[in-house]
Amino acid sequence: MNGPRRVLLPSPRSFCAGVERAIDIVERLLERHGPPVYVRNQIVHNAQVVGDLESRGAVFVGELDEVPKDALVVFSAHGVAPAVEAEAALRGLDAVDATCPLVSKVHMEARRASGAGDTVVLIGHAGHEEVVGTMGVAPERTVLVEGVEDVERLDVPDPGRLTYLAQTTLAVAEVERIAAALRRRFPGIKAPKTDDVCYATTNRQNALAAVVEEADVVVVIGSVNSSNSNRLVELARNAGTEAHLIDGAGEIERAWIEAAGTVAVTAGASAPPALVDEVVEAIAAFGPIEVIERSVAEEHLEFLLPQRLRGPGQNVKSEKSS
Ligand code: 0CH
Ligand code: SF4
Repeated sequence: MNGPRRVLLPSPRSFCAGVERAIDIVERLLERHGPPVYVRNQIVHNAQVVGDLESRGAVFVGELDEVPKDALVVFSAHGVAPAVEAEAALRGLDAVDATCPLVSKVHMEARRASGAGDTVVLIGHAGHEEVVGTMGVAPERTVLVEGVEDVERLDVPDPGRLTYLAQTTLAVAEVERIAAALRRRFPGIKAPKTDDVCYATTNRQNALAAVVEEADVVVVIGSVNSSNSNRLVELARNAGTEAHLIDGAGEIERAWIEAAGTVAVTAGASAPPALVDEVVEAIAAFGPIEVIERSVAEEHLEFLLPQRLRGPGQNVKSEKSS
C-alpha cells in the first residue's frame, strides 16, 4: 500500500434526533425519579445504549405485565399500538411515550386513511416493533407488504380505496420499487403526504452511497436487530462492496482491514458517535491512516421532549427541521 490507509467517514452517520430524544427521556426520568425506570422493549436497537441505561437503573421488559402497578414505564422510539397504551392505563402505569415524532406521524397517517375508509398497505418488515405498532393503529384495515412479490398476491376488499405507508427505517430504493409496483397494480392508491422513510434513514443511506464506490470495505456500526443499520450493510453489498455490521471496535477483524486501502466507516441512527471514534482508533492499530469526512447533508432537527420533562425555557423551543 502506498501512503496511509484512507478511512472515509460519510456524514450524516450515528444518532438521529428521535434516538437522542428517546435516550434523553430515559436519562431524565432516571435523574428525577431514580431507578427503576421500566422501558417496554429496547429504547433503541443498540446493545451499548441499552447496556449503559441498564447499568444506571433502567429495566427493559418485553411486556407490560412485567411492570409493577403504579411504576413508570417508557415506550420505545419505535412506537406502540394504541392497545398497549390502553393496557398501560388499565394497569395504572405512569407511561411516558418516547416514540419518535416521525413514527407518530406515520401512525397519524394510518389513523386518517383508515378513518376515511381506506385499507392501509404498510410497506415494512413483519415482526419489527415499529411495524407491530403501526399495524396496531387500525389492525382490521391494514395489510403488510414486505417486497414486490407481495404486491401481486395482495388481496384487498376495495382496490379503489387504498393508501400506502412505510416503516421509517427501510431502504429508500426498495420502498420506491414497492410503491411503483403498488401504483402499477392499483393506479388510484394514495401516497403518504410526505415520505415515511425518515430524513435520518435517507441521509445515512445517501452519505454511504456517495463513498461506497471508493471503499474496499465498509464497516457499519449498529446492532443486529437495527433495521436502519442493516439497510446500510445491504446498500454497500448491493454496490458490490464487502460490508460488515459490528457492535463495536472489538469485533473488527484483521483480514478486513489489512486487505483494504480504503475503509468506509458509518453508523446506524441508534449507534453512539463515540463508537465511531473507537473503531477509527482500532483501524489505526493496523497502520497509518488518513481520516476523511465526506458530508452530503447537515442535520439540525431537534424534537421537543414530552411536556413533563422539559426544563425551564424549553416550552418555547420550536421544532426545527433541516
Ligand atoms: O432501525 P430500527 O427501526 O430497527 O431502530 P433503531 O436501530 O433503534 O434506530 C432508531 C429508529 C427508531 C424508530 O424509527
Ligand atoms: Fe425518528 Fe428516523 Fe430516528 Fe427513527 S430513524 S427515531 S423515525 S428520526
